[in-house]
Amino acid sequence: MRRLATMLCFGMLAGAIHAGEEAAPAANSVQNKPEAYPLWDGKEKVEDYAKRTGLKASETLDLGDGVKLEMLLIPPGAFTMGSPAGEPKRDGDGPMEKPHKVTITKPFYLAKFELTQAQYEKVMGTNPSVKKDPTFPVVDLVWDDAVAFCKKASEVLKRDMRLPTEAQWEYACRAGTQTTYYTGGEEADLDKAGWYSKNSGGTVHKGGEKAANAFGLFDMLGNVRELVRDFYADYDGKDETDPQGPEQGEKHISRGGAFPAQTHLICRCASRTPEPLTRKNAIIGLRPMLALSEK
Ligand SMILES: [Ca+2]
Repeated sequence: MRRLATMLCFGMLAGAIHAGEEAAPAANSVQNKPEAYPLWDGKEKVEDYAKRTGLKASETLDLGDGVKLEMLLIPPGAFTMGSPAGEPKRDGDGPMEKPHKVTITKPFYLAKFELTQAQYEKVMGTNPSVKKDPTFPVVDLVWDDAVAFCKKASEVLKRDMRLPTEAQWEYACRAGTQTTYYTGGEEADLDKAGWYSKNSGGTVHKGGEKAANAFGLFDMLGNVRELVRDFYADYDGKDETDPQGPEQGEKHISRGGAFPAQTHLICRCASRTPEPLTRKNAIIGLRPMLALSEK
């Protein structure tokens, strides 16, 4: 089941974005635009990048019956993935977060908020969350459920929805910053950005109550952990282009930490939480991404 889900999730991606293929002239066009997009310089407003590349800066998807899903454009670019030596973390300066240059070559859209129970239920017909509230993030699901949501939403929307890769997630979370949190380097900066152990009151919160990052994304740090597409592996420190993670693994990964996280160490831009394939609980959810349509 997991393998099938992985294949389904990766199927449309295969061969499309591997390093070395990007220099080739575009055989296809994306809505009559060139396939090679300029990299974001870290400063330009996304609206301006969208204008000059002919892309929409945001999209509001209709899941039916008035249930909407807001997606924001994430322009492609390069960043340092991982954390620098000395950043307070759980594994010291080991390979788990070894810094390395990553280039994301294609724009994509990422959900503005963590996926809600209402959005999940509209597509899947069920709500796995033990504590029910349609306006709150969906939780209590395993990685296969998250992938199944993306697959079914793709069918409903006739679009290409997936979980973000781990690299896409961190790139989108950082939004041009290289600090511990996208709001700065101190724990007080995390308080501005997300719900964690010291400010959450021990409970999950509705999305959008803390500061968004420069891309307009809310709750990337804290509240509920967000499953990404990759299997877990240590970083080897080499530069990468559109990394996909290993083909097989014993664990997936969630990102961003959650409301009960032990202070600031987990709710960092670079922090990675290996997740056993069958783990589900009240602090693991997802944030779907939308790939550009290939025409
Ligand atoms: Ca989160």
